[in-house]
Amino acid sequence: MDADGNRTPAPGGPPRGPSRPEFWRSPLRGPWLTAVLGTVLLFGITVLFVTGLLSYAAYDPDLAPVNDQTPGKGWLGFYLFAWPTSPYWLYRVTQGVHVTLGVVLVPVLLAKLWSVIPKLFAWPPVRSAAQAAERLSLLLLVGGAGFEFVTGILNVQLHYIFPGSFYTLHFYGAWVFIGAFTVHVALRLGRVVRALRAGPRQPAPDSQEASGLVSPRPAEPTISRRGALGMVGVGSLALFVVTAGQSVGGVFRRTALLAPHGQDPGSGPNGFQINKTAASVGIRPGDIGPAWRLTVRGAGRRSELTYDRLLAMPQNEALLPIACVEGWSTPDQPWSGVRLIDLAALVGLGDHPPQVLVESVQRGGSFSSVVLSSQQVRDARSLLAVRVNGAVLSDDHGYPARMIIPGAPGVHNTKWVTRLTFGEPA
Ligand SMILES: Nc1nc2c(c(=O)[nH]1)N[C@H]1C(S)=C(S)[C@@H](COP(=O)(O)O)O[C@H]1N2
Ligand SMILES: [Mo]
Repeated sequence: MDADGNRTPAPGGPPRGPSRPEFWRSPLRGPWLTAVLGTVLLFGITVLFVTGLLSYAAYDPDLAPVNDQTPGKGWLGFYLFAWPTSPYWLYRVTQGVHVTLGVVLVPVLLAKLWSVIPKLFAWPPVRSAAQAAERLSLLLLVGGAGFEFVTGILNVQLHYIFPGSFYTLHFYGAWVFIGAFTVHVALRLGRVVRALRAGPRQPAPDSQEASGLVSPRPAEPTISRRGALGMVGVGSLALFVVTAGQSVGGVFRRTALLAPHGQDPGSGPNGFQINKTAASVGIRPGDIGPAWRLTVRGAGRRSELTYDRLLAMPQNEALLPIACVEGWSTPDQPWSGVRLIDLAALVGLGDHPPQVLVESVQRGGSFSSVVLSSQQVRDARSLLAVRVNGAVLSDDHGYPARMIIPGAPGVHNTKWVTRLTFGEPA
């Protein structure tokens, strides 16, 4: 031992610093703490993965290239299915859970990484080929987790700082991460179960059960292991309290202190969250003024409607939310306008209307057009809406007319619609 109580390293042993077990002094680190945090993440990340896959399916990427923000997915899209319109709150729930849970798990993830950090410096760095492969998988695991959490949170907070490519990054990142995660769970599950069974009592530092996590030279504890877990829980709860309100919407949005607050949607019938304002995507007054027309095409026919003719068609009401990929949503609101079925009937496709390409007056931008499936078109709640909460749409909410589709992600509710083309592309 030297003057600090460090054991004198054996020749060829770890160099001074973090590679020596005695460098790490927290009395909290140990297999039980790591196992508890790991178990929470096992369930949490599984839910994040499933809701993330659902979010991709919700975009109906196979319907048309304009729907897919992640080109070249190949067989990674094996699970895709036509996104249903019922229940009408489906995406609001899956994406609210995805974003809220992602935020809430941040303290757990950080605590988990903290609990195993001595292993990062384990000496010798490479002991065998198998161990080298395992360490490489840990690199993908930790890197993948960091990447997914960082890209997800930046997207939620900053409204797409990665133009168009967030989806691609987050989607491929998720597959890399989940691969490494699956390997990690398979390798560690036995250890986790044993540690949970053994309980919070610390095993001897160099015992096998300690897994190299227990400090051989622990400092005086300032908090118990249960207390530390409690702190993590309080951190997660606090994040939940200041995040979840955005997914509930309405008055609860005010509690979402962490949600982006860049824009004030104002009050009144149109006073709800705005994804992109008319000005921010270059909508000019002339685009949505008296010269605006709605063109409906399909089955070789074509019909052009003025705003007044659109208003003269049968108006229907649907009580629907808007639910954005960013995790925010509005409560159910009364929208009114013309059913897509009735618009398909204008070109003689009223009986079994096919899919429709929806185009906005907006020039460019990945949300200016979308293809909606035939089941979305056929749902009587799917509207080309002209009113919300009893008032004419504001410019920012898509005046003169916008889509509103049950169960779908917000991005499918195209604003400033000017053209509908029913049927497969020619
Ligand atoms: N033309 C156009 N429509 C659009 C968008 C857009 O950027 N351009 N954003 C979409 C997204 S991502 C969402 S969440 C909803 C939000 O509608 P709101 O801004 O009226 O709340 O509009 C959708 N419709
Ligand atoms: Mo959105």
